[in-house]
Amino acid sequence: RQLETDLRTAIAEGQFELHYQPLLDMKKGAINCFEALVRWRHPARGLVPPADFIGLAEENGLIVPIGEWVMRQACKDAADWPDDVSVAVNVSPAQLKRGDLIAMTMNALSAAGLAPHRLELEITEAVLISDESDVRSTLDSLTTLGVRIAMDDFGTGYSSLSYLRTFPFNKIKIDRSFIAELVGTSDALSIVQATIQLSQKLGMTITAEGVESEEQLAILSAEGCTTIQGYHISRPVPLAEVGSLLDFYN
Ligand code: G
Ligand code: G
Ligand code: MN
Ligand code: NA
Repeated sequence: RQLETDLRTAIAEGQFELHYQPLLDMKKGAINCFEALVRWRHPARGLVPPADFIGLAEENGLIVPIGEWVMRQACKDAADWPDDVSVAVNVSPAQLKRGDLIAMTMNALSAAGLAPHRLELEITEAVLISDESDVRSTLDSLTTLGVRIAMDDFGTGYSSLSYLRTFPFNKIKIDRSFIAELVGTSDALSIVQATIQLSQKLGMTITAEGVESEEQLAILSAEGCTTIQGYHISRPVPLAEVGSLLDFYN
């Protein structure tokens, strides 16, 4: 209860901030995207991670105003970055099921002056199960706008390969649990290899999440994974540190 009250105050008083984690293009050795990850600057508790409030916000619907703030802020921030650097925003099921995601996205893009192809929306598989046709037409409209769509946390939840055919994904993000087991376990390697090949055959790009070591990076590179994300490159950083990451890599 208290948390919910605090969350309402946080929305009214603008207590959220975005941190950004880079995605590295392995061929170019350059950052091609930053994923926006929300944090709550709570007056008493300090910086609260999303795991502690996104679930509640999804249940009580507050994810809608929070998600709108995230989208607007992420587009505004990205408009100051080089043209070949995109921004990725996580979209929760509750947002996707509302009719106004398209209008909200268009407003955020135009308010920021950001080209649609520089925005990528990350969708988890769980949302695809229900309301299939509504979700599909929303994603189709966003694709028509030029916005890019990524399947987040691929391989967890209720993976169905048919989703890759039914929905207009531009990218697959392999869940970090597979990357964590990559060194030394042949099963995880087989799944990663198959997912990379699948993405190539379907004409989608691929990102490996949760890359934490040089060893994992070497395997992914050898298997033809094009983009990596994880602590080995950088943890999520405040906006003020995006510039120095770009100076270093790009
Ligand atoms: O940043 P961190 O690693 O703690 O993120 C934990 C989880 O919170 C991840 O699953 C991430 O997708 C989710 N998350 C972070 N920011 C947002 C956001 O702006 N919107 C939604 N819906 N989820 C987010
Ligand atoms: O569900 P999603 O992929 O959006 O989650 C992003 C979350 O993953 C963020 O909370 C981020 O902090 C976390 N994360 C990013 N890179 C790594 C990593 O290399 N290792 C681990 N353990 N977590 C990571
Ligand atoms: Mn994500
Ligand atoms: Na993910």
